[in-house]
Amino acid sequence: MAAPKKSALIVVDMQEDFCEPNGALAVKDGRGVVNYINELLSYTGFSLKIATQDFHPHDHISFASQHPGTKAFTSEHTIKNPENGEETQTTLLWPDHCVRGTKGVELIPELHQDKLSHTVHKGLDTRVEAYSAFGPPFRNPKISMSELDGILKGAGITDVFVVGLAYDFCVKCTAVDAMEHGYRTFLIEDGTKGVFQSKDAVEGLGKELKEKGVELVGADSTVVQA
Ligand code: VGL
Ligand code: ZN
Repeated sequence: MAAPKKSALIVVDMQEDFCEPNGALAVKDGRGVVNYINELLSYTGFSLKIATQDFHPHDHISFASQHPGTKAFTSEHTIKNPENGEETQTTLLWPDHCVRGTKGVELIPELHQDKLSHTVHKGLDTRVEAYSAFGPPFRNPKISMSELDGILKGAGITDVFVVGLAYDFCVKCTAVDAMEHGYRTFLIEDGTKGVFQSKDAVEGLGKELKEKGVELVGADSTVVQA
């Protein structure tokens, strides 16, 4: 007999620095998705409700301030495994954000944190960019893999539902990584907003996610149930 289906909700990076009005890397209308996320947090159908927090040291490699002559949002750097120099993907540099001990790292107060079963931190290693809540794009347990997979596997989770900020970076990478870790993965579009919000950007993102096996659903989908 197949194992019973067990679902987890993953709320990615609903933090002050990703929200207007004061966030260092504010996603337009990002704060607004919290109302729908709170509705999801009230559902009893999720066995686990996990929030993630981007949690950087002050000199994190993803900050343009650490690379003289570069500019946040346009300059790029390459994500490298510091243990063996292996290069994975090229990605953007950012303004300083979600630095431990600052206001910007905090989960926004509107989020119903009393409903959460766990909070998972990521991006702790100065040397590596890690958008996915599971950890960096290479698999090296010695380098800042988060405890997320252990928490999900420990609870027998089969299906994950991903929402939060930002759609085109941490939400996308967490969803793709969840597939790769063997979970049936749903991304609820009503619960996310991207850094880049043009129609083309959003369509391209949807296509890429579907090709990778992530199921995009809306708030009205019957798979999202109380
Ligand atoms: C994120 C850029 C840099 C995210 C985190 O949470 O999507 N984006 N760090
Ligand atoms: Zn970050």
